[in-house]
Amino acid sequence: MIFSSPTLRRNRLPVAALAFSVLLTLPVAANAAFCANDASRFSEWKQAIKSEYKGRFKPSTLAKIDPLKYSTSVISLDRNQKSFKLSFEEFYKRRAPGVASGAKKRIKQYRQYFDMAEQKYGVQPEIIAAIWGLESAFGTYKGKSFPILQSIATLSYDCRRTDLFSRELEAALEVIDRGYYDLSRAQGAWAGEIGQTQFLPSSFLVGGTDFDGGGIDVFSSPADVIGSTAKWFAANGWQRGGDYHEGTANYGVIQRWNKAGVYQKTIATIADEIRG
Ligand SMILES: [Ca+2]
Repeated sequence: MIFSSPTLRRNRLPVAALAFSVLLTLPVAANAAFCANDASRFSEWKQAIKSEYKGRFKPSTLAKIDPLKYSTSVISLDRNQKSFKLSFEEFYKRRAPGVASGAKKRIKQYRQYFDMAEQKYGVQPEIIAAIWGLESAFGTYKGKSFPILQSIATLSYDCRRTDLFSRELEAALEVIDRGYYDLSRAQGAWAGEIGQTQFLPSSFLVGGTDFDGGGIDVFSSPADVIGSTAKWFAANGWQRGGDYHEGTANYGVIQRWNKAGVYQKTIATIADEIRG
């Protein structure tokens, strides 16, 4: 019976047919490794990833993959995302209290960096501050944290969102390779987000910028958090100082930042409250 397994039969295809099928499947997945819905093939998967990126990233970067473990807690959190299923009113009631007042305080406190961000990237302070407050209560939120690379590797191996997280895995390896952060040690929320405004690795590569010297530090420098978030918005088409309510081009940029409608509407609403 075992000889009728599709895997073994596929191995018997002539080389030309194999090449053709590889070409056909290339656009679907960001990398060639397989996915699975339990831990059973995770070691094998790690080896596949390492050979895929051999030569592309430094051996020291790829070595960070070896100790990674399949995270069952990340998987169960991914299967049970409840907050984005809430109505706008429920989401707002749960997440927005205190954000606008905290944001006003930060805008005063870090005026110089909000001004720099506005001049350089055209992004209004109330948008950056609303996101900063909603994502991490301005860096004060101390929830359960997870090693970033491990979360991303687990979600990339998992079949539910393989394509998205395979791209993020590649970006995470790039972040490590360029020497920004050792993401095998750095901690984030369960889906592998980086820093106080929760950049996915690919977004960090686009937005990361140094506003106060000493290198880019989106984990603990408010200046870099403000600058990098603004830079991401500018790079994604933010219209300098423009309207950001539903239906505008700038609202479209907020939609790219976070796919959840309740989140987008909450950002615009809090921004209005900040402006008063
Ligand atoms: Ca810095």
